[in-house]
Amino acid sequence: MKVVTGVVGNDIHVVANRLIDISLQERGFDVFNLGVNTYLEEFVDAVIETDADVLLISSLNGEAEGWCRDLGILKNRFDLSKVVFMIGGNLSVGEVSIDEIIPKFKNYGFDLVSHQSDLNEGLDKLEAFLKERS
Ligand code: B12
Repeated sequence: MKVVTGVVGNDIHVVANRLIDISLQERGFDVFNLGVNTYLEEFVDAVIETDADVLLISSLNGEAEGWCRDLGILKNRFDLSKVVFMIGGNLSVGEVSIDEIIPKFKNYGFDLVSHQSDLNEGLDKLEAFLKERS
């Protein structure tokens, strides 16, 4: 399975991105890592070009909301119905309840939302979701 990943917007936190790349490869995914400072449109272009099964976005600096709220518009513009959309990291500035964050990002069009949680736990959830879908 192919996964496009990277860090959204003007976010330069690179460490998690490297760990995500390695962890995905270890789980058998083909990884297309766009790295830090990647705009939503660039992610979608890469998903289309690579015919990816999953778009896994990381955000650490708390600005994901501003960079990701147009996902629904892009999903409507292109046929991305078979793609699984996941986001994780630090999805807010400061302490915001997870009960507020998860529905917000699901409304933007993400299937899986992982806020301040363990990477492997998140990737287990992704694999379970893909298995259920197939
Ligand atoms: C190192 C660091 C920096 C370095 C980054 C160097 C680099 N090139 O990577 C520098 C000093 C440059 C930096 C800059 C800034 N930083 Co900084 N930084 C950190 C710090 C100390 C560690 C981040 C890190 O590498 N952790 C190690 C990795 C492995 O852990 P992680 O990032 O948490 O990722 C894990 C999980 O989140 C998860 N995960 C991540 N993504 C995803 C995605 C999915 C799908 C899943 C399932 C899981 C997942 O998996 C990872 C492994 O377990 C954190 C504080 C902290 N202790 O976490 C602040 C922190 C992330 N930074 C912060 C901020 C605000 C900034 C700045 C905006 C500060 C400023 N005013 O300039 C700038 C950002 C500028 C920008 N354009 O992005 C805040 C973010 C606040 C928020 N979200 O509420 C933090 C939390 C500090 C704080 N407590 O305020 N930073």
